[in-house]
Formats: sequence, C-alpha cells, structure tokens
Amino acid sequence: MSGTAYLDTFANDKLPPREQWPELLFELDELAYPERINCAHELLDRMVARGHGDSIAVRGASLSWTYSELLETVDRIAGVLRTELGLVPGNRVLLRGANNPMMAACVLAVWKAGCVAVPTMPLLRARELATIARLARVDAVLCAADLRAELDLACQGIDVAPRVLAYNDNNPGSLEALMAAMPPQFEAVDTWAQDVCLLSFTSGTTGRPKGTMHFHRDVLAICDCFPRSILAATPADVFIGSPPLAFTFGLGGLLLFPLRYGASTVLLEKLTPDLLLAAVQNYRATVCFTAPTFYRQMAPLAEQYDLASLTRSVSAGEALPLETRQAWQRATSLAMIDGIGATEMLHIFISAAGDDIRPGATGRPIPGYRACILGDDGNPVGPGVIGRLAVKGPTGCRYLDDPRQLDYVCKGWNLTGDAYKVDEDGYYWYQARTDDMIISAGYNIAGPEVEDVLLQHPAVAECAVVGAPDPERGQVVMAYVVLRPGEQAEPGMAKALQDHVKGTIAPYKYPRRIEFRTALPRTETGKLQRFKLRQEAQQTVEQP
Ligand code: 3UK
Repeated sequence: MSGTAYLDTFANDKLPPREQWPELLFELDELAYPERINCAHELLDRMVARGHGDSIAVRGASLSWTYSELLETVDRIAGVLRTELGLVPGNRVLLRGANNPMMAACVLAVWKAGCVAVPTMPLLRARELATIARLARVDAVLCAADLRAELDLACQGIDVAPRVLAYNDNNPGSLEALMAAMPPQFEAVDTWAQDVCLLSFTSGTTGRPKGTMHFHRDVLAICDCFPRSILAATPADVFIGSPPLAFTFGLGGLLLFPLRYGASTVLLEKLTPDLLLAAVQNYRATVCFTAPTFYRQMAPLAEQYDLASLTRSVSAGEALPLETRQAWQRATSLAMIDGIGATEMLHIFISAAGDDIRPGATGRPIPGYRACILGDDGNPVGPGVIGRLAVKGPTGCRYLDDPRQLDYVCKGWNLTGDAYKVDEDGYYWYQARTDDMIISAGYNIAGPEVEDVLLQHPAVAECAVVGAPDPERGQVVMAYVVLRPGEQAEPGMAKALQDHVKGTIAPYKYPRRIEFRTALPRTETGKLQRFKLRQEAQQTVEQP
C-alpha cells in the first residue's frame, strides 16, 4: 500500500477491492489535495498559522477554547495516545461521549496521532459497543467518565479488551491527569491523503452495523464542498445544533466545518428544542444544524426567543416535510436549507440555499457531486420518473469488510437506498426510502407524501406512514399518529384525518388504518424507525 504512514494497516487492509469502490470525482480546484495531508493538522495548526490562534474555536457549557488552546489540548491528548497508551499509527481508538469540547479534542487528537477514530453514539448499549469494538478491532477507548459503565460492560465481552481512558474526569489516571504531564506540542503524523482516519458505523436499522471508511482527504473534502458553496461559511460564523459528533452530520456541521473556516462551534450535551433555541439566543449562533422533527418542535416556541443572530438553518437526516419548512419559516423568516447526506458519503451532497430553494425538493447536487436517477434496468431515467437515487463525488462508500458494498455501489455510483425523481431543472424530489415504498392494489405510494399531508392537519404533532399487509390489496396504507396535546384519539378523529388526506391528494393514498400513539420510535440521530412500525403493522388485522 504505497504512501501509507500506518504501521498497523488493519483499516487500510479492510477496504473493499478497488474495483468495488465508487468512482471518485475531484473536479473542483479546492479538492486538489497533496499526496500527504493530515486533516487535524489542516484544521488546527494551519488555522493557527493563518492567524486564527486567538479566535474562539469551541464553546461548551462551562468553558471556551481559542484555536491555540484547542490545539494545545489536542496535542497533549495526542501525546497521551502515543506515550501513555503506546499507540502506533493506524491503531483504532473508539470514542464515546456526548457533544462537548473534550470529545471534539479527542477526535482531532486521534487524527493528529495518525490513528483511526471510531466515534460512537452516547445512547449505545454494551452489546452494540462490543460489536463495533470487535468489527473495528479497537485498540484503545477514550470515554466520557459519565458514560463509563456501559463501556466497561462492553469490554467484558471482547476477547482482547482495549485500554480505556476516561475524560471529563478529575481522578488520577484520567485523561486529563495524564495530559498534564505531556508536552504542549505534538508533531502531526505525516499521513497519506488516502489513509483511513474515520470508521463511522451506520445507525443501521437491521442486521450487523456497517462500518464506513473515510480518508484524511475525505474529511477535508466535505469541508470544501457543502459549507463553502451552500453555507458560504465565514470566520464570523457561530455553529450550533443537536446531532451527535458520532454521527457524521454532527461531526461535519458542529466540528469540521467551523474549524475549516476559522469560525466557532457551540457543543452542548442533551439538547431539547427549548434548550437549543435558548442556546441560539445566548451564544448568538448564526448556523443551526438539526433534524426536521427538531425544527417542527422548535417552530411554535421560537417567538419566545431572540433568534436575530441566526442566518442559516440546515435540516438533514430525514426528509423535510413541506409543513415543517413552512412552520419554521413563519416563525423565524428563515428559508430552511434542506440537504440529503449519508454516512457512506460522509456528508451532504444534494441541497439548496436562498433563492435556489424549491420548497418540497431537496435541491440540486452541490458543486463537487453529480447525481442521476436509475430505473429498474439500472439505466438513468429522465425527468419525472421515480427511481433510485445515484450519486458520486469526492467521497463515497467503502464498507469495512462487508458484502453489502455490492448493494451500495453499482457501476461507480453510490446508491443511497432512496427513491427520488428529478425535474427539468435538475432539482431532486425525495419520495421515500426504496424499501419504504408502499404498494397497494397496484399503486406505488410514498409514505412520506402521506405524512406530509397528515402533518398539515392542526391536530397532528407527529406521524409515520407504513404499509401493512392486506389480503386483498397486498398492502394498505397505515398511519401511526401522535396528536397534539388536548386532542382526542377517537374514531371521529381518525375519520377527520382520513377525509383530510382524501381531500388533499389522490384518494387511493389515504390511510385505511390509523393508530394513535403517544410517541414514535426514533434513533438517536432523530430518524423515524419505520421498520419497527412495519413489524408492528404486520400484527395488525384489517379493521371493519
Ligand atoms: C435519509 C434524507 C430525505 C436518506 C446524514 C447529513 O442522514 C445522514 O446519514 P445516515 O447514514 O442516513 C442516510 C439516509 O438518510 N436522509 C438524510 N437526509 C435526508 N432523506 N431528505 C434529506 N434531507 O434516506 C439517506 O439515504 O444516517 C445526513 C449529513 C451526514 C449524514 N450522515
């Protein structure tokens, strides 16, 4: 493997064979990276050298660091990784923590030390952590002290248990204690641009989690695409939001993008819609990243806060219902920047901002990426035809040792698993996940379209639409609905919602079955777990 700086080549060795990679595009000038590059060095040392040393880089609930302070913290952690833990370039380091400045510093330190970061979501339990630690053959763990218990349980289930250091911890032996004895400077490992530096596991709905592998170059490529062309990020920006740093949506939006532009980021644990609004006000945030449901919940509360600083709001992770876009715009005057991204692609690849927004559409491929819609025969289809979304760009899918590589990458394209159509002007319109399309009496029905309409009804807080088995129609449209406080879950309500759908879109799409719930199952990344509801719908019987 030419050029690698790694002594431990596990991650590079587990890449799929080259012919199974997607085609990679480096057509933009800003994507012409040198052969050797360390992304943490670019995001920190380089920014300090360019004069950002005294600007604020990261704010947490109780501290803030300038770029110089963050750099010193990162360098001391990198020192601990090398000397105290004895790690060598290419070793994997699992990271476990909520969003806060130390978690951010740990990710950067792992990269600077030439190791591979394996970030994990705080809500994961021992079983899931152990699976990831095994698949990634993790050598060491940096874990927030308050999340230690579940990790220790996980370690009991691993043959060769990794060394664990706790941070956000005052005890002797903690990461902080060891850092104090380290030199304040650490020279970045001179990594190859194509050395794997990030293993990000997909939140995956079923089966073994898939580890996506990304290079030093990829980390920089996402910084040089979406935030440059769509956000027009500047050093004056203050980024804020809810996605975990262990989710690439959060890693990019709340750490990598701000650093690349000399801006600052606000990292807060356990945000609720109210707390996020309060934080936008208090930190004078300018760019907000969160999921559609969060915006839907924030919209009615927004008037209680001064959000004048906010100039861009980004929604990703799930389809943005038109109703949510409008409610947010009414509340804040902001035109939502929708964007579709994927863990396999690292970040957002189709989006639109400002006057380019077409409400209801996700947007157009952002500069650096290309897209098309593939029909059932695997060939591109023209405008207006629903098919499978296919994309390519500087980043793309490379699963760690996983046969599902062949499902995601086909003829050089990444197939995201989404059903989309494109219009005459090149805008991409989301329909559903391909496996969420409902086929009822021969009609193809996209659940999210029905959800959009239900959400327009004033009684509906949240909803999910799935296909339920039906002897006559094959499947029928079934809606799980959470009502707003004060609304009654009664047959009359179900009828009212059905009539509302029939009166708004083609009547064959109306939900023949409706079940009221107090909450819907969601992942930690805010995604609706439709597969769970589909399983429950399997048990339902036809209503009279
Ligand atoms: C869905 C969307 C419609 C879509 C992600 C931004 O979500 C992210 O990554 P995941 O791997 O999931 C990918 C899948 O999520 N999706 C995401 N955004 C949208 N569907 N409209 C959207 N705007 O099914 C996609 O295939 O969890 C998002 C940045 C980084 C990410 N990892």
